[in-house]
Amino acid sequence: MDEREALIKAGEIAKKIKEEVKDLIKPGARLYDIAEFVEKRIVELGGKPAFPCNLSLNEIAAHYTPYKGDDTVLHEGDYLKLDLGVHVDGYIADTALTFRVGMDEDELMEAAREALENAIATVRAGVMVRDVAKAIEETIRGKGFNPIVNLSGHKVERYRLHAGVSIPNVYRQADTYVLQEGDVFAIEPFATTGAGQVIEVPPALIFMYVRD
Ligand SMILES: [Co+2]
Repeated sequence: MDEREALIKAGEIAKKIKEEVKDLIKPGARLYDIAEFVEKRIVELGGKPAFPCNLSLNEIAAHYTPYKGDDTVLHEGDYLKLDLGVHVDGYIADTALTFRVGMDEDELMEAAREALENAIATVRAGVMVRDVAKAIEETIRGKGFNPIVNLSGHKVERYRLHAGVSIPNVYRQADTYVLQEGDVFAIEPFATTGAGQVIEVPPALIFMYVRD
């Protein structure tokens, strides 16, 4: 399997799980069970988890993963951000989506989804990352929300989830990296009704696997 085939396989596994997991997102569901389902399915479908399944609720933008004994359950109206990573031979698909428990997509979710679509539409070799970021910012602000300025998409390399170059959610003059043919990026728009800045708070639950 070459790099391209491995990436496509990882992406197809992620896509399938994003479809399957919808049935689990309902009031009373435990975050822990959802994470277990996602990670078990990654393995069953021939991949490996690239990072622990992230399940972040409401004002938690990202990077929460349920721990053993975590009894957090979903309630109607919760915003759930599900972020999953699949790797096949080290080639990583990093993808996320937002649910609103028991409810349909609202304007906030639509802003994030359209920002992603508009960002992807700009992507081709020769484009600067700031122009991808601009598409994200304009879409989110155009719908009356704020982009989160201190979370960003990122370049992905084999066995390296965060490979240095960022795609922020706002236009910055200095982001002049030019996309190259063969580059792999995760684009991660975040739209919020808040100020647009996250802070880091304990507990830290995401770890890096370094060696056996
Ligand atoms: Co990511």
